[in-house]
Amino acid sequence: TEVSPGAVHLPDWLDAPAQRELLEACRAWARPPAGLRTVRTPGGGTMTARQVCLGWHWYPYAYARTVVDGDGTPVKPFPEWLGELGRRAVRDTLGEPWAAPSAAYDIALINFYDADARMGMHRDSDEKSDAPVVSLSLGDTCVFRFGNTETRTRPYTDVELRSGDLFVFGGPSRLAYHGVPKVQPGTAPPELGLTGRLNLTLRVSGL
Ligand code: MD3
Ligand code: FE
Repeated sequence: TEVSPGAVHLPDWLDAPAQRELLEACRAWARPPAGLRTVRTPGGGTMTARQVCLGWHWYPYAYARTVVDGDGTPVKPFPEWLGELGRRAVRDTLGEPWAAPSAAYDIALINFYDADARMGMHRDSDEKSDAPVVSLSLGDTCVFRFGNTETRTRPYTDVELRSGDLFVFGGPSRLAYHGVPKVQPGTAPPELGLTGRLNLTLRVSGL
C-alpha cells in the first residue's frame, strides 16, 4: 500500500523464520560493547525507546564511528547481508530503479520499545543521502503516525505496524514527519518470543 508518494507499506514481508533470525541478530547486537543505550537529547529529554546502531553511531543530531554518548567503543560493523536485505526491500516496494542506489546501505538503527515507549514526531535529516529509509518491525504492533513535510501536526495518517511488516520511505516521503504514538502490549506473535517491539531502519549515510 502506498500511504503517500514514495511511502510504501508491505505487511508480512518477513515470514516467521526470517523474523526469528533477525530478532536473534538484534539481540546479539544489543549486547555490550557498543550495545543498547538510552539516548539523551541536548534539551535534557530522554528517548523512551532504547537504541543500538550498526555501521555509524547516531546521537542527537549527528553520526560518529564510536559510541560517543555511551561506552566510547567503536560501533559494531554493518554486515553485508543487511545491505542486501535493504536492497531487496526497496526492490519489493518502490521497484527496480530505486533499488540501484548510487550508495550502499551502511547504517542500521535498532529501536527497542517496551509497553510504555513512544517516539515523538520528528524528521530524519542527519543522513547526507536521499536514498530511501527501510523500516522493519518485530514483536508488538504499534501505531505509526506518518505526517507531512511541513509541520509535526495534522494532516497525518495512522498505520498499524505489525511483526514482519516492511515500510519504505523514499522520494518526497523521505523527509516527512513521523512518530510512534503507541505500542499495543501483548500483540507480538507468541512464537517469536519477544516482549515489546523492535524496529530496525536501514539507511545510507552519504558520509
Ligand atoms: C519516515 N523509527 O528510527 S519506523 C527512526 O518505529 C524512527 O522506531 C520509528 O522513526 C520506529 O527514525 C518509526 C518508520 C520510519 C523510520 C524512518 C523514517 C519512518 C520514516 C525515515 C524517514 C521517513
Ligand atoms: Fe525517524
